[in-house]
Amino acid sequence: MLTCGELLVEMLEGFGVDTVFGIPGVHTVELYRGLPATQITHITPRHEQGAGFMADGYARVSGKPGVCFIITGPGMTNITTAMGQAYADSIPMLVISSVNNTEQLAMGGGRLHELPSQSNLVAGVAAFSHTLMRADELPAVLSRAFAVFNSARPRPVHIEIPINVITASADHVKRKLGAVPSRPAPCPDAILRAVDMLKSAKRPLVLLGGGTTHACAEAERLVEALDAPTAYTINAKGVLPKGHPLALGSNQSLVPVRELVLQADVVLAIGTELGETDYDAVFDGNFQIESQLIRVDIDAEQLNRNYPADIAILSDSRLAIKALLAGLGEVPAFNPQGPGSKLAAQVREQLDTQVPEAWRAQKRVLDVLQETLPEMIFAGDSTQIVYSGNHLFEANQPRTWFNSSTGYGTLGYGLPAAIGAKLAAPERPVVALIGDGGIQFTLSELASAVEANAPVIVLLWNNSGYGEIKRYMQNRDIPTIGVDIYTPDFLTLAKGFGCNAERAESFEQLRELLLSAAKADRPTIIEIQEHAEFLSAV
Ligand SMILES: Cc1ncc(C[n+]2csc(CCOP(=O)(O)OP(=O)(O)O)c2C)c(N)n1
Ligand SMILES: [Mg+2]
Repeated sequence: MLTCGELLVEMLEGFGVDTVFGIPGVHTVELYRGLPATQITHITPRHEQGAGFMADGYARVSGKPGVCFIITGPGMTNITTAMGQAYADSIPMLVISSVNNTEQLAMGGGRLHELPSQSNLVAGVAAFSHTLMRADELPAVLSRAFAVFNSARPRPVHIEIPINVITASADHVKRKLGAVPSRPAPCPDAILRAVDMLKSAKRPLVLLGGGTTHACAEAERLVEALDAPTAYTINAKGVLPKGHPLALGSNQSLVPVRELVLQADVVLAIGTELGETDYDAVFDGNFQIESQLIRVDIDAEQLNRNYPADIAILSDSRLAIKALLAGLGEVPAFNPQGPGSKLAAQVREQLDTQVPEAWRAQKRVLDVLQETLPEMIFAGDSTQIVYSGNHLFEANQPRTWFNSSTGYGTLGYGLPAAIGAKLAAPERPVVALIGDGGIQFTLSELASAVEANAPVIVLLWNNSGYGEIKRYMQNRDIPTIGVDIYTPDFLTLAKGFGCNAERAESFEQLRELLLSAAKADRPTIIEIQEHAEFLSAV
């Protein structure tokens, strides 16, 4: 007999799944029975939040959904934070869990791992949560899940399978899948109106979001055709080539970019939710768009959130950009010394004069990382060196700079996300940028990294506390309670986990440590102390 659990893993492999992240329990063991018959690698984290963050990092780098096997109840409550981060950042993730037997659902019998309604618990951080009542629902439900990942705004999907359904026979199930839906193409009339508006613009400006990472070449051609200064979100870093003359970086929360946006006569926002962590990280409500606004998004609801559009184009960003380019027709060749580039250069100069001293030293560290290992992928947590990098760092490629300071903004993401990223791209160096506070949320995942042969580099930014929150309290004259935390000896701990570990005391030493970390067969922790002497000399 083929069980539902066995059919599930067979079908997942058919959808191209090669890795699952999970911690088995008595309710999910039947998901494991079929695994040896597939090529799927199982990675075991040390906490379900780690599973979710690994799946997220894996998805961001591979472009495929990260898949998790999670137990009923505590496993699901543990992974909910990671689903929240993926939901906020539009990351595809498939969470498969067990749930109590069908005849026990919603009975409140106090069974092992029972929640009043697990599906309701996660519904708020998932595109949908489905309770699989029969094995023959599998083809349709998986088709729906992959339709979300491939053809709509990607977000986590949850499928829970009652224990008696996981073990039920699936011999009779027809493996007929739904076709992958085409991605939405723009309405020609909306494109015509947008092209008219853009053609008459004297001072256009473009905002690119994470929804454009699959449309880099097209986005570059479009901003050049428009000669438009272009700002991008943190998740869109690398969509334009590093050093592009029209680039404004990810500085929408800073005055010079905000002023340029106010002077624009048409703003074109593509694949961006225009959300707070990219446009108002200073929380003062002063990012304003007063010009005409054209928005392109794959999510119809998003087109009417935050800033109302004058023209709202529901479309895949790449298809819309191609249609806009076709509509614009022949345009003069891009002049890197033209008016758009001059405006962008002026803004970049103004931004440069405002860079705080501390950021310069942190930027220097990031530059050393990028120069030493140009193929590096940066998976960040919510820590000072990530915030400064969000403003100052320029990625060499898309999908190589991401962190949990955006959207949901949770701590503990950086290390497991880096492990997931490394598993998706084993040939590339991957660094976790993480603080001493954040790493203590998920430090145990060092063991998973050793076990999974994922030799990530961890750049541990140590200031013995919740540094950024302490600064925030000081600025508001609030007693700094709860932020000077006891920090363990991370180097000894890391060695105990089987990792290499060293403190960097100079840029030269950092460079050497990076080069050997990139060749190592195990994770390397490089600690940098915020107040190290070599940083104060920058
Ligand atoms: C789950 C969670 N709890 C609390 C916070 C609030 N928070 C944001 S940054 C931060 C400080 C983190 O400290 P650390 O990782 O050492 O970074 P640092 O600011 O010191 O560079 C805290 C507590 C959060 N973002 N997420
Ligand atoms: Mg800290």
